[in-house]
Amino acid sequence: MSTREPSALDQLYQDLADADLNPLWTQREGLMPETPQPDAVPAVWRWKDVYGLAERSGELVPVGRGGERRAIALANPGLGGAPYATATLWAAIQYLGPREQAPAHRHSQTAFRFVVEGEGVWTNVEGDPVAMRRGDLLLTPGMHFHEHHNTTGAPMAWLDGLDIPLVRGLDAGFFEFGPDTLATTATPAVSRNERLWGHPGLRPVGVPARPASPLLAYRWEHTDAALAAQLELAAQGHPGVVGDGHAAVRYTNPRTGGDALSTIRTEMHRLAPGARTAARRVAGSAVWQVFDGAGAVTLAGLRHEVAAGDLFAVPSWVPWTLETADGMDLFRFSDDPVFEALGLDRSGDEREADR
Ligand code: GTQ
Ligand code: FE2
Repeated sequence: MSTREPSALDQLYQDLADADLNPLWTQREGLMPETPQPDAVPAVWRWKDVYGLAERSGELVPVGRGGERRAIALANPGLGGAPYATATLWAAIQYLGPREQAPAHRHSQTAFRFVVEGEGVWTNVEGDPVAMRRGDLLLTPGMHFHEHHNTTGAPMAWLDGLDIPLVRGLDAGFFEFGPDTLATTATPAVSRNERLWGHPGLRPVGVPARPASPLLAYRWEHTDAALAAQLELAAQGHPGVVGDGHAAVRYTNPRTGGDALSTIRTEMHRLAPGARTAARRVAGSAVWQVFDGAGAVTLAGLRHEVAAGDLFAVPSWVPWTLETADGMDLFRFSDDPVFEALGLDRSGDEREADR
């Protein structure tokens, strides 16, 4: 009886593995692809499905210390069940029932809230109560204490965006509980940060600010007016829109003019009736939520009808096109600031989109 002697090459691979070594030449294509090859796939979530499940969670699952938040994450079908919308972005629907409170904590992960419908929840950031209303963007920069409370008799749900997967990948996560009782249930008309930093083009002299944006609330009336002005002026022949019938604004840190958050770009886009964007793709990933109106998004050649509340994930280097018959507003968030800070940003236009 003879067993085959392992060849010298087989033996080499075995010895490499035993020595915790791994050669590049067997897996160069996977490690260093010609273009990004995300595990995440283009994916769409319907608001009515997500909201319905959030509502059921509200009936069955209490919110409190430990679990911290009744937040349900979009789990990209390409990511093996992980609660990540893309490789770097967390997107969740958070739901607070009548009079419910979510306790104080802080973490190194950066967060925002975007309100697609409803009102009545106050997010308290570092002791500053901030009202959340339809169309508003509310920031929770890293290591800022925050808690949420619903002051009304009606439930409220909103979109949370965080850089949880990025921070996990970098092993940069830090988390601390805050006090068990709410810092305040005060409900002032305007938050302190808005009173100091919310005046266009004016920054307070002598108010110390941390590196993160000192403005924590971006109100829909301003966003709406800015987008309307862009489209009106473009129609009169003035420059300034992203594309034909496509206006967009980026939320910025009023102290620096840069992105409102260090790791997440936040933008609102408006398509005029009949508009269609040119196919485009970027290195880096994004999540979009339709805020108002309806239309369609084409992701890597597949067209999906979308309407208010619906969400979709655009993984790195996936070409996307938006179109609408009657007009559509969309909120977008992405990891663009990370790519730009690291010199990894790249984009392709329509001609390249099919390559
Ligand atoms: O509201 O503090 O969706 O800490 C995930 C983690 C929300 C929050 C999420 C969080 C929060
Ligand atoms: Fe949090």
